Amino acid sequence: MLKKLSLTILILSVLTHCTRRHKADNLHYFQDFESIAGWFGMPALSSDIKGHSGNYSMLTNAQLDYSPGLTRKLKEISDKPIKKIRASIWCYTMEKNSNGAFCVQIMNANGENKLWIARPFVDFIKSESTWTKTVIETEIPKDAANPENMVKVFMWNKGTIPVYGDDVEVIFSE
Ligand SMILES: [Ca+2]
Repeated sequence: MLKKLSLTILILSVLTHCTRRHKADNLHYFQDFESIAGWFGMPALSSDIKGHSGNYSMLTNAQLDYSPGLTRKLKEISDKPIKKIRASIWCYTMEKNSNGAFCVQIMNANGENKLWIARPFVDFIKSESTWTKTVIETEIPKDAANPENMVKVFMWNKGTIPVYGDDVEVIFSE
């Protein structure tokens, strides 16, 4: 009897946990590039090297200077004010001296920057041909938190050395 009861409690708690996670989806974004490979408008995906996960990652180089990225209005993320962003990415390059950055940006409706954080590749990619993770974690200043403002998370390659990115995760906090 006790066994049956604990099993019921376990199943119930798993179900409750799943429901809660599902509800929080607008605050949590993850992209591993496996299921969007081959789709129209995604030319920057590559399987030249093994991804950090699976076969695909996004490629930036002299021609593909901006990677695919997350683009959302703050009001699409939550009805409540967004107070924090935590964005992480895994990057890979064959040559360490790559010129570019992992970027978090918030722009207003006039295209003016209200928040701009760029983490240079050279600051965190310390070894060649190894996947390396970096995290940008920041509070959103009040004057950047207008619900109509657009948040963007992407890679910007300003040089000629190819840099790959995979498993991008962005978590917003209210
Ligand atoms: Ca992948």
